[in-house]
Amino acid sequence: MSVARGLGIGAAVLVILLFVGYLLRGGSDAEPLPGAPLREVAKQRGIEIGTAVRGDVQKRNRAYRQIIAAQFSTVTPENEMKWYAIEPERGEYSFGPADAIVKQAREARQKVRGHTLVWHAQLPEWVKALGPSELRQATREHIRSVMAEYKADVGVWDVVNEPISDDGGLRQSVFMRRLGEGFIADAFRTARTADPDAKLYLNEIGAEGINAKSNRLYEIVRGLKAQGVPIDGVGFQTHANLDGLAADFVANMQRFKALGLDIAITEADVGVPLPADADKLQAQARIYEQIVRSCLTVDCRSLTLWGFTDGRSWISETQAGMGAATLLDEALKPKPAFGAVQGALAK
Ligand code: 9MR
Repeated sequence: MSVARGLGIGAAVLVILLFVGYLLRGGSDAEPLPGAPLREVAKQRGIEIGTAVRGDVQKRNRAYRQIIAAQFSTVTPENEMKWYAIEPERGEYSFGPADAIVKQAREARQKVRGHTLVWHAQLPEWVKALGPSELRQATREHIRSVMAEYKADVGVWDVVNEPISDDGGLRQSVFMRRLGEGFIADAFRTARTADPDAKLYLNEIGAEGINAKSNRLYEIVRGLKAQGVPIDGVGFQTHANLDGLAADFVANMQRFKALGLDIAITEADVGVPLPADADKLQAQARIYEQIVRSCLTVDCRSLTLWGFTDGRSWISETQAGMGAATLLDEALKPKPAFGAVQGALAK
């Protein structure tokens, strides 16, 4: 073999090794975002700032991982702690994917919000097939096992998620149909026993303004408190769009707070009709700013964003014609909303 040919092969092997190394590390580093990290400015205001995290992306995408660690003080596994993911067969738990997120959080000194124990969606088929007494038993076991597993790492749980319909009735979930309204109190009581130190939340969607849904939620939560059911907080998901926030968002949260409950914003995003343009992104930034201000006004415990990049957002994936709902674009570059959230937290 000629020297030139040998050198050529050597160079090719080196390029391949470098490329494999790059892939194994999960791609390139994140470009630093401007200004103080969100977690620092939030800390100065006494609140936590969080994001939903996708474990599969976090595992393979270095820049995604770095931004989570640098910018946020809490994380919520977006799907990995849901029933279908964590107990796909009765009594057979699959903790691996959630464990991986928890481990990253520990390394980044972040708190973890557990999401979610009792919810009508993303349920395995076997749960839906159970009769009343078995369903009650399986739900209690599910709550106990999952909370026990994460006792050391998860300080806050969405114990019950989205129990109310938009019209203000109780959602006709499998839990409601088989067990009646008492499934809510039962879930909270079971959760308190499973981990007495965890903060227990009821998390609801579309209950930001004063409306039929939030009125019913208020009645339910007030009833739970009156009966001594251990509920600590209410989460307002806050999936918004360019129509803006309900004018009575703050007033609504205040009435729940007046019941002696903690308040958190748990899944904030602001969907934009596509194609997004500069005006729409400015309008979006103003709405994000209002979300932060509303949270601070009611002295919320934490503000969680439902993802931080438009490349990984349920809005783009599931709402036709909508997207661009988060603080960073698909290339992880800051949009006006990033500076708006940072600025509103810093003021
Ligand atoms: O963002 C989640 C998406 O990846 C899932 O496919 C979807 C399944 O229903 O759930 C999304 O998250 C939801 C959250 O768990 C509860 N509130 C509404 C969120 C958006 O649908």
